[in-house]
Amino acid sequence: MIGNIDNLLNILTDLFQKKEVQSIMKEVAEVTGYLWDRGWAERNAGNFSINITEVFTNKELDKLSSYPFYPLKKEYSGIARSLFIISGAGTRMRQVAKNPTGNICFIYINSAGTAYHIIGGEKGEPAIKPSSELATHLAIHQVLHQKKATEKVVLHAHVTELIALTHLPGFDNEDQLNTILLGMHPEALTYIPQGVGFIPYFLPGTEKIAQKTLGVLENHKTIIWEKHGCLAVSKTLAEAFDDLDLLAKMARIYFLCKSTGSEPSRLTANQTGEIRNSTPTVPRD
Ligand code: 2HA
Ligand code: ZN
Repeated sequence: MIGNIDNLLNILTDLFQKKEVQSIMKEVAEVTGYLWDRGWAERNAGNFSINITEVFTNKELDKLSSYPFYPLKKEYSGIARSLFIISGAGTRMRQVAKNPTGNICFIYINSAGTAYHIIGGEKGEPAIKPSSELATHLAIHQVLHQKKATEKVVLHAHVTELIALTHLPGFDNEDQLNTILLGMHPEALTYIPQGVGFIPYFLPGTEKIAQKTLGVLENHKTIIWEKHGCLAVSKTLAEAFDDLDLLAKMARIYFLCKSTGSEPSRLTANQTGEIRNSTPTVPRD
């Protein structure tokens, strides 16, 4: 049975009335504004998704189960009956910042994990469709859910400084990237102790890059996609941004040193060892 359209409109109103959703939408506006201001989201670059299932009761989720669904190419049974906020296909981060509710969509995965429903405010075809990277986002959320991870957010952005780094000779591997990025400032190792993951170039939006990303996320929370951009998983969108911001700062320090014609001296092995053995002042998992 397909639910009636008036109920559907009520559900959208209900979603926006949740204080948790309102606070997430404020964060969406703030962080997408930063992404645009940093120049990390030219044109329609970048996308994000947030698993908001835990904000809802089973009864509330039940209301969503009888609406029209779009089939998924793969089955995501691990995130069946989950609800996500995801950036809209083709939307600009600068538009999301000004009008978050008009540039994101809520999607609900059916109980078999085989299709999704777009919870829209209009009758007929929803104006905003999920990001073209939906499959990558769902695959990552499924792994996070299966691991009972506290991370609920996936953020992809074109972080200029980190993309530039991957164009330099010798920077096509994880070891060299981490030697440089974690060697520029003590905070990098403090907040990103596992270092950044690296994925060599693949055509954007393909299954190959999604599969590689899942593998690298086993041991990392931030990943650099060679000559393309970055991906971060975190508890909140603000924290995902913080991690990319921190890495970008490290790259800027490196480029600034290099622009003088000298090699940066980098933190010594003793200094990095000391950081690894110290108790962080700010708890970080
Ligand atoms: O969302 O950045 O890689 C547009 C992209 C795809
Ligand atoms: Zn991209």
